[in-house]
Amino acid sequence: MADTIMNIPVETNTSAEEAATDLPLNTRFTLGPEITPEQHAFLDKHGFLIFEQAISAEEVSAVLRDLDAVQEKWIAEGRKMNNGVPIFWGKDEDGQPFVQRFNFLSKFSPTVDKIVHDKRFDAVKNLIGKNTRVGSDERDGVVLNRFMNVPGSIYKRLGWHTDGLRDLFLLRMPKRMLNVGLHYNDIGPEDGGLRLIPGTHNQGFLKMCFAKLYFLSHKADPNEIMVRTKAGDLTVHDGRLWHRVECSAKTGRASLRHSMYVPYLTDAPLVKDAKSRTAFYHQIGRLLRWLKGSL
Ligand SMILES: O=C(O)CCC(=O)C(=O)O
Ligand SMILES: [Fe+2]
Repeated sequence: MADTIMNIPVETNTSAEEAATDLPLNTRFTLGPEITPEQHAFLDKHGFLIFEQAISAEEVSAVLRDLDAVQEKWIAEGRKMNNGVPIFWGKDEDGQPFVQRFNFLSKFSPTVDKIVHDKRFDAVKNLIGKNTRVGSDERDGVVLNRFMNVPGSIYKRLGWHTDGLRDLFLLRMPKRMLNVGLHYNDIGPEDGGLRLIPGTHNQGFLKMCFAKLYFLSHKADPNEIMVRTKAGDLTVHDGRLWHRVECSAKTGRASLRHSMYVPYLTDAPLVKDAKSRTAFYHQIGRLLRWLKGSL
C-alpha cells in the first residue's frame, strides 16, 4: 500500500490481517507445510478455512470403497456401536440398512487410517496446538457422516448448533476448538451442505447459548454462507460458530453427501474401548433416532 508523507511516497507493508480481510468469503486456500499468516488471519476473522484438494481423487474413491466394506462387515455382525458410541443406522434408497454416521472409522478402514496420519496434514495439526494427536480411540474417533434425502434416512440434515455445548452446560465460554473436515462430494447450494455464520465464533456466551434453538431450528439465516466443497477438499471450522447442514434438494443417491471429521486432540488422553459406557447424550440421541425411524 502506498502512502505519502509530504509528497514523498512511503511503502507500508500490507499486513496479513488486512490482506485476509480483503479476501472473498469463498476463498479456496492451498494447504502447504505451514499455515500462512494470511490463512491465520482469515481463520481468526471469519472462523473457517477451505483448503482445496487436500486428498486425491484416488483416495476419495478408496475411502468410499472402504465404507461399503465396513458397512457390509457391520451388517454381518449386527453391530450397533463401537466403544459405547452408537452407529447411526438408517435405510438407503432401497430400504436396506445404511450407516449414516460411522464412528472410530480409522480402526476399520486402512485407507482412512493412512490418510488421517499423513504428514501432509502437519500444518493443520500444528494449527490446533502443540503435541496434537489424532484421537483414533478417543471420544467418537474419526467420524464420517452420510447425509441422504430418502424416505428411510434418519440423517437428511442437521439443525443449527455450535459444538461447544459441553462447556456451555458448565457455564463457561468454550475455548477455540477447530473441526477438521474432509469432503467426498462436489456440493453446491442445491446439494444442501454445510452452512455457517462467519464471525460468530467471537460472539459472547449468551449468544452462543440462545441465538438459535439448538438442533431444532433449520431456518436459513440472512448472514449464513454455504460452504461449497469439491470432493477432496479439507475444511477447518471453529466449533463455536453457528452452523447447520441443509437438506439436499435432490433425492435418492444423488442427494448423498459424506463429511468426515478428524478428532485432533491436545488434552489428556482418555482412550475408549469395548467396555466404555454409552454417554447420556448418545442414549437420548439413540431414542430420538429410534422415534424418527418408527414414525
Ligand atoms: O457435515 C458437516 O459438514 C457438519 C456436521 C456437523 O456440524 C456436526 O456433526 O457437528
Ligand atoms: Fe457441528
